[in-house]
This record gives sequence, C-alpha cells and structure tokens, in this order.
Amino acid sequence: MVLTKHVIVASMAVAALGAIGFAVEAATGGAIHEIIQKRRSFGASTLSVKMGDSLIFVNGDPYAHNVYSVAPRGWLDLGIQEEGDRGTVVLNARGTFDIRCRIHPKMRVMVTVE
Ligand SMILES: [Cu+2]
Repeated sequence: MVLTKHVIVASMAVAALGAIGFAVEAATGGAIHEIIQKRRSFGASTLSVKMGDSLIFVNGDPYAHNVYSVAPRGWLDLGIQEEGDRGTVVLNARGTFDIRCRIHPKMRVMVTVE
C-alpha cells in the first residue's frame, strides 16, 4: 500500500463505485490549488475546484500532519507529512470531500469538485 514516503493512497472502493475521487499522481492540465497547513489549520475551510484540478497539501508547521478523507466516495491518506512536505492529489470525481488531519481532529477542509 505504501507508494512513497509522502504519498499513500488506497482504492478499496474503486470496484463498487467506479471512481475513488482522488488520484495521487503528477498534475496534468488542471489548475493547481495549494493548501498550506499552518498552526493546525488548513489554509481554507472550503474550496471549490473543477474535476481534474490538483490539490497540493503543504505542511507549513514544525510538526507532522496526516491528511486524509473517507467521504463520500474517496479514500485518501497522504501519510505522515513532516515540516515542508508536499503531497499532491488529483480530483477525478465530482462531489464534496471532507478532508481532515488524523493527528489534529479539528483540522478540516471541505472540497467541492464540480
Ligand atoms: Cu494535523
């Protein structure tokens, strides 16, 4: 399951749903939205993007974060990100995704993919 130090993704729902919502790969074509994690908070609480856009999660804190989402269709886990680490996610399904940090339960950003 582990792909690299920075990027871990599982696609357990792919067969049943036909889309996992997230893909972890190099950005291709779509817009790139950078979300900086600072002071135990994402840089935005909501974000609207277009399908095919990329999110780059950047850890701007001097301690670790672990970005993840389980809802509604995607299963995302960027693994432990240390200070300065960057993790890229390509949004490849429409919907609203509730993205959080495993380490800091109050961290949350709702991403809507149109
Ligand atoms: Cu965190």
